[in-house]
Amino acid sequence: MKKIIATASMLFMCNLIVVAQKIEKEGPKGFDQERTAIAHGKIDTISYDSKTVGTTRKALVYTTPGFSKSNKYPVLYLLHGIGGDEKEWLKGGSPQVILDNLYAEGKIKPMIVVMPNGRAIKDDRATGNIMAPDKVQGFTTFERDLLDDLIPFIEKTYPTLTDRENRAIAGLSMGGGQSLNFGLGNLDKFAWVGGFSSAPNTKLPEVLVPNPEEAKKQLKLLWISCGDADGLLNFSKRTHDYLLQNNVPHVYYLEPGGHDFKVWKNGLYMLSQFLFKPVDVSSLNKYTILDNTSKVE
Ligand code: FER
Repeated sequence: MKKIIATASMLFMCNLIVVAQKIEKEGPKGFDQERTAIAHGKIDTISYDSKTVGTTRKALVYTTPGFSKSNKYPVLYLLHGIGGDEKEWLKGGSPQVILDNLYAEGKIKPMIVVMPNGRAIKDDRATGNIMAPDKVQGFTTFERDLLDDLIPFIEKTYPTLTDRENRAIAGLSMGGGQSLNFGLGNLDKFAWVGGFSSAPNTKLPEVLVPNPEEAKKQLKLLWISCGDADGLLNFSKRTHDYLLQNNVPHVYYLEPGGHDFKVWKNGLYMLSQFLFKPVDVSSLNKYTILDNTSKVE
């Protein structure tokens, strides 16, 4: 009997090692190339009335292949950067290609991905001086537009699962800062939060996560990634340092690269595979490509 147990536990250990070795750390060649032989999801443009802004606003909505109104889906809100709008991900990141490919390989859960315009002002186009204070302010105001206008619209228009564990928020740069601010600031609404190359709009760590114990309890996954040559790296790093000091599990994923879509596409590739699945908290520090060991001061 002892022998059987010993053999069984050996096999189990070997299995663990094999599983550990199989962790995929970045998108493989072709992860963002369209494959014709697979099923493709669909992208809709939707318009919703925003009480916050007082206008009708647009967003893009991606649904995975096989989407059916008789199912209910979790939702990822995927946000753009300071120079973009609801089409930025589509133009620069081909998220529908990345997600179709992952879906065809059985690597992501079926989900709805909403790409809003995160500049919540009347003229929300990315024209003129995109750094103008009123335009930048729109990225803060978007919290109310998202929570009070867009999410209710999506949830009454699409077959969605509407509890916090089925709602994720992630974004790039300004949208990364928004995702961290809005996600961590509304843990009753979001259990999955991701910031790619988060911008200076990211709140100070103590403001972002004033109650680390609560965050630890509520979060399914907190993802922070950045290119190592990105001038904005410090906004991710200071957040990571604080989370580390306060024992809030998270992924701190550093990869070679700057402030661009190579990094953000890879971020979407990596993050989307975690979403809406059980998470092994103990393995979260194994995903980074580069050394990200921060010293706790
Ligand atoms: C800034 C530098 C960068 C800033 C915003 C950004 C509001 C955003 C960059 C992006 O979204 O790509 O000083 O201030």
